[in-house]
Amino acid sequence: MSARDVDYSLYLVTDSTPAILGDRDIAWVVEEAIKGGVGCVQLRDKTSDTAQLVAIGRRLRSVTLRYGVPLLINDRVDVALAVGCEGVHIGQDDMELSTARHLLGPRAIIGVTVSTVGQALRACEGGADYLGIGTVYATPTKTNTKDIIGTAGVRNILQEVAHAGQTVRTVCIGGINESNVARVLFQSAAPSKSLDGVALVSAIMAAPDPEAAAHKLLHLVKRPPHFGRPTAESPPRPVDALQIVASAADIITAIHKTTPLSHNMTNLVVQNFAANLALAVGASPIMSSYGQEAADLCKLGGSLVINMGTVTPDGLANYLEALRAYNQAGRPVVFDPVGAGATAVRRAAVKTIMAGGYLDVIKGNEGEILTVFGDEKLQQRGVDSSSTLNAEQKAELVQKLAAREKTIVIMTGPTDFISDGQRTFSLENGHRYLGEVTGTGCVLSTAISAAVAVGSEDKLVAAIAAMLHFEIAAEVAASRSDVRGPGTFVAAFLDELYNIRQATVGGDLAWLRGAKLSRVP
Ligand code: 3NM
Repeated sequence: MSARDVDYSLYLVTDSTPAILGDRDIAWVVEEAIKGGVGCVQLRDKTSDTAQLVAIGRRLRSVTLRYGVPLLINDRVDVALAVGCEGVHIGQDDMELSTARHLLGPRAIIGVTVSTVGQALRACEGGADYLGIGTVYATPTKTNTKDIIGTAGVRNILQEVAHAGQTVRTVCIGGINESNVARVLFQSAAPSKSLDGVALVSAIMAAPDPEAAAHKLLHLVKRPPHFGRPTAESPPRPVDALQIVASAADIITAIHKTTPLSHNMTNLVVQNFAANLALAVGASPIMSSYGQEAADLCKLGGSLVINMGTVTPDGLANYLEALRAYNQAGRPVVFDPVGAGATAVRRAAVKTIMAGGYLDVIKGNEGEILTVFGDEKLQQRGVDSSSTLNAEQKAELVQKLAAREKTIVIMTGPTDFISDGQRTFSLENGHRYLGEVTGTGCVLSTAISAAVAVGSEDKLVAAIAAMLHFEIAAEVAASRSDVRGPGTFVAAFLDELYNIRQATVGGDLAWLRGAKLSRVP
């Protein structure tokens, strides 16, 4: 088999340790996995001696030959030669690529582990047939991994490899399983280069039914996830601020007509306010922080808000469970990383949540968005917002983060910035009273969740509709003669959210004339 013909979609790396293989026969597991769709097998065994390794390799070779699937040996060129298999996979600390090539010849398949752009380009220049890019996520299968690079790291490597004109095949490795494989492939794809597949150990080797596990995984690899489905059949996406403002009425009306569920896992401070806000915009609120309930709630056509304002270890586990359920059901998730930069615990929680699932919208103030972007130096004071960036820098940050995560990013402030990575807008509506009342940022996420639940074909437009509704209602409320300060403002704000909805549904769109939305070039 030529190196170019290998199907890397589902690449199995073996593990013979009792924790993963149990007391099963490795050759049986590998055969079942191939029946389920594995297209490439690597024998990785760090404990057996050479004679044992050659014996295991020969047994696996007799299986892989029958199915026309290549067998590679981890690290050991001598074992590959003794077994007579297709090639090797080498790490950065193993034998040099040039020496391995010299010993195995031009037709052998040689893959190289890389975790940086420099390593990837060197491996390409040295003639690697494929790159194993990782470690994507920390994994108990291999605890001595050096760099956890996430999907952003994989994407960066793919981008630079493509820029260098290299056509090397690529897989990623580390912590990939059924719950994240589709998202990892989607988020790590660079504009001109995507992964050819994923390499996995425990998701198949430790599965009770390796054939069924491989079959399911292959299906997930081949089928685009709900958030990445081609949009050929959808109408062209508006790029003009006026067009987007005009669509706001449709979103507000759709919320009114369908009363989507807004499932809030939110902090103790804003629960009541968020529930009232959901009602005012026409959604149906449920304030459930118990992750197991998400399995039922995600099937009701609504969306989820994860607001980590009062994060606890239990809370984090519950967010992750709910996030997985909503991702699996293909329903939107809005992430509000409240106080993300305030403590080490919150910075770690942001990373865990980002690695735990796909977030359709990430909304925060400047410090929170900087933390999500990965600004480790930032020390936020409490959950309040403070500003260090100018407008141009803010727009660039939201655009970059949205492009990196392939999602919608919103940075709130006196001027809000919102982007889907391609289209970036600024919004200058709102009123200073929104900053004088606790939880207004958090409840904006609730409003956005209702909008993306009904407007999932273009979540940028849906989110902007929610923001216009929210911020213009604040302006109208603040201008009322009965509003004398932040306290009376809250009640008037809920009234005006409700009134704007009723007016919109009745065809009165005069309020939208006050929209101050602009496209950022
Ligand atoms: N190599 P699992 S991570 C064998 O980063 C291996 O190079 C890695 O195991 C690397 O699929 C890894 O069970 C283990 O998470 C992957």
